[in-house]
Amino acid sequence: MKPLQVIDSHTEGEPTRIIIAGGPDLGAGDMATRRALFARHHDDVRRCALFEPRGWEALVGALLCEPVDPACAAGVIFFNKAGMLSMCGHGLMGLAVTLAHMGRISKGRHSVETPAGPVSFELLSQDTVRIENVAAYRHAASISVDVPGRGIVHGDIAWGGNWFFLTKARPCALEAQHIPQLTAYAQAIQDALNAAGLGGKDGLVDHIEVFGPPGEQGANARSFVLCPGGAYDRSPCGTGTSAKLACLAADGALAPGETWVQESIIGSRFSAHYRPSGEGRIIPTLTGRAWIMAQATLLRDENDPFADGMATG
Ligand code: PYC
Repeated sequence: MKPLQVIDSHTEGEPTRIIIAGGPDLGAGDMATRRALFARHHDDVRRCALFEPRGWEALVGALLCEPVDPACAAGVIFFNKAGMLSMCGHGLMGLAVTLAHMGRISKGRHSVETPAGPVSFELLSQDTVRIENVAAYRHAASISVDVPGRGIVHGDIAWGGNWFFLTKARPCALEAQHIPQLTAYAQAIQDALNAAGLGGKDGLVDHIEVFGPPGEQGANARSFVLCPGGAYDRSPCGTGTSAKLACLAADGALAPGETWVQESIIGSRFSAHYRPSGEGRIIPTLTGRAWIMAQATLLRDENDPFADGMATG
């Protein structure tokens, strides 16, 4: 493995580490094909970039790729501690400020290829990005899952670029001091969904989104999002906010163009709206802020027993 050149940013508190050079050559296929090759043959790169001791549990990674369509600003493959992600809303905002930091883009509208399909963003200022996500939709409304020790929990299953189970049931107030309880609760729901085979179309809901009232004026709701691998999203989660918009649209609870402000568990916000795209799907638009934190070269010593990172649960 070559030394990995990375740029770290955070989006409303959620970190993204983008490999800008030194990553594997995955050929010239589309991003879904390249993601499959990355997962099959280069998982050491994912572990090296994200696992301790170089990384930590909340870190989301991205591999910057040459796009198939030269009109696109980039191609990108997102991943986290547990494996590959199809899309990542906060990561796309991080990518936008990273490309600007590299001098590859300036303010304005740009397209990017992801394994979930093409997406676009508008760099509004140095730190503010508006993204247009892939089409989102509700797959199942008000399903019940029997969660051992917690009782029956009701919620929707929706696609927002990743699969989500969205519920208003909560064990406590959505406040940062309760993150350990919320993590355990969401993990119990995830385990029960997996055991019951109640997943998305591909058989696996891998994000749990718990809703409650907003903490501050001007927001519509606060959310706690558990990501695959057990870390919680410090941002309001771009694909999770998209899944929420799809459910609100399906319920007739939010009109096209109407603003929805979603808070994260730490109180950071995305402002969002949608337009219908046919067949019960919507195109979500989300605005948030991201900042560059570091630029580094990750070195890998052959004698280091933890060179490829260590699995810490
Ligand atoms: O913002 O879509 C998102 C996301 C997914 C996992 C972590 N963040």
